[in-house]
Amino acid sequence: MNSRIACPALRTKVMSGEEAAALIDPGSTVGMSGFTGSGYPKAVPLALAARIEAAHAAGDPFRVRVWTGASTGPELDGALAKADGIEFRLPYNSDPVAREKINAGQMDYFDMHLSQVAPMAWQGFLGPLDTAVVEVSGIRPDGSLIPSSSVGNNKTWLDRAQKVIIEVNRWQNEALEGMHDIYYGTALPPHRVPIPLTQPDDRIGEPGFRCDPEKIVAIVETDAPDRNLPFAPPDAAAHAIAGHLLEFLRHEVARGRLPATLLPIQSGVGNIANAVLSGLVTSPFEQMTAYTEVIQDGMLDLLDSGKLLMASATAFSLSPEAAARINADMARYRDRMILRPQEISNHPELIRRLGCIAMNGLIEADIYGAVNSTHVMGSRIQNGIGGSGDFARNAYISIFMTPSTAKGGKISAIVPQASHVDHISQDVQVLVTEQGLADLRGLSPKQRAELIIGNCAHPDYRPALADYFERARKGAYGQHSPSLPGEALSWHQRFIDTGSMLA
Ligand code: 0RQ
Repeated sequence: MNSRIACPALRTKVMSGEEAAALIDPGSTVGMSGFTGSGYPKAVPLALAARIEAAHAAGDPFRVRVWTGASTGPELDGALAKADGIEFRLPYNSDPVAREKINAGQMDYFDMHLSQVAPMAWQGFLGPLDTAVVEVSGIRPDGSLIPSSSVGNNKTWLDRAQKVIIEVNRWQNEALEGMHDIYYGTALPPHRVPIPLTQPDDRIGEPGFRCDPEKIVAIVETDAPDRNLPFAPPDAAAHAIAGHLLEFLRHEVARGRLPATLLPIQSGVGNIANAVLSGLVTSPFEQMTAYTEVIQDGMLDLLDSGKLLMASATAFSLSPEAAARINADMARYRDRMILRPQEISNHPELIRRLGCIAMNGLIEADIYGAVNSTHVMGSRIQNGIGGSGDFARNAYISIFMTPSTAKGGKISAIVPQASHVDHISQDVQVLVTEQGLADLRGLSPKQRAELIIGNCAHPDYRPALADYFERARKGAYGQHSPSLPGEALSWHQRFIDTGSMLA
């Protein structure tokens, strides 16, 4: 029963999820583990949600402030949001219940760059952290903690929290031990020094977390799987996008602007990203590496094909089938994967040094190439900026990809003006839809607009975009980035009014 807790002194702290949740105070700030549905605590948040529901039924207010690595699972964000238990949340959410609460104005949400969470916590900008609730896969005899399927901000939560609750999850593979690289060399200005990582496979830290045993107030044993959502197979649009992108990469190699091994790839999550990774399996590129945020199914295929030498990330984001595959062969995969704190996996210094090829999804892009990754119709949050900003600004080539329409063609992903901007046009170098690819590097705004309208927009929307651009070229206040402010967001208003952007 206690085999995963090898430190005798800590075994005395084992208790139930309910007992541990009783140690979390109303109004407190809780730093939870969890990143893209992996490595999040599975018992304490559920017990906390039940406690909150009971308090609300008795007429007592009870909410907490929740910090995580990124998205978690239904047992954490879903349960706490359903219980109306989250007052404030950072830094990334994809849970549908939490999304509804945020968009209904019932939950405050600070959507931030994932690389900046740990430094901001250390800088004190986010306020004190009362309790850390962190899932691990085991505890060593010396009390150090073996991380589980995500690292995220756990090091920072364990260091900063007043008290610590640990969940030891037996479902997590024991052979995860040795895969992680926890860097303890970060400091605040003016004491910062260069991070000594020059290759994606460099190990610069320790295999586990340090944690002051005095701070550990509870240990809960669990045996529950990560969220592990199935991937829908890539559709025709995803295949077309992957095809355009691979052609572009081949072209860049042929022109001598990329090595034949490419440069470390970063791939966002979702079906299109997965289709691109699958496309790389049959590509001519060999001996590739990945310096990315999450390891998803397509990355495993690429590793198995022998074309990808190794992948560095902060978490897994796998389908149930891929999780079973990796669990059955963890010892072999472990030598070719490194999980790091998200402040290192997404560090601008390292992304710039390594020259990552960043590939991320988007909600909409405008004709000048400004990208909205987060907001629907300018006001409803979808997920959050995640790591896309960390990578886009600092990448060797920053690529964004999307189907050219959404919601069955009622929404154009290419619009006259983005209704919200996460990535300014300077951070968007290549735009790809199933219609085609626009290489925007070195182009003026007007040159960009012609290419984006011509290559990326859907034919149903292309004439209206061309018409808008032509009229803006005649009547705009300025002719650097010609726009018609009174009309620029009219497509969004039309969708809100009629359910379609089509006139
Ligand atoms: O909605 O689920 O209700 O059908 O957005 O869209 O097409 O399935 O694409 O899964 O790649 O997500 C930008 C959200 C794209 C994602 C975004 C609706 C669409 C659907 C999902 P439904 P798709 P994807 C590293 C990088 C920010 C974080 C990031 C994202 C849903 O890529 O969150 O990049 N990015 N991190 O219908 C209205 C539009 C829409 C739209 C799409 N124009 N208008 N709805 N949708 N476009 C990873 C991490 O940081 C963790």
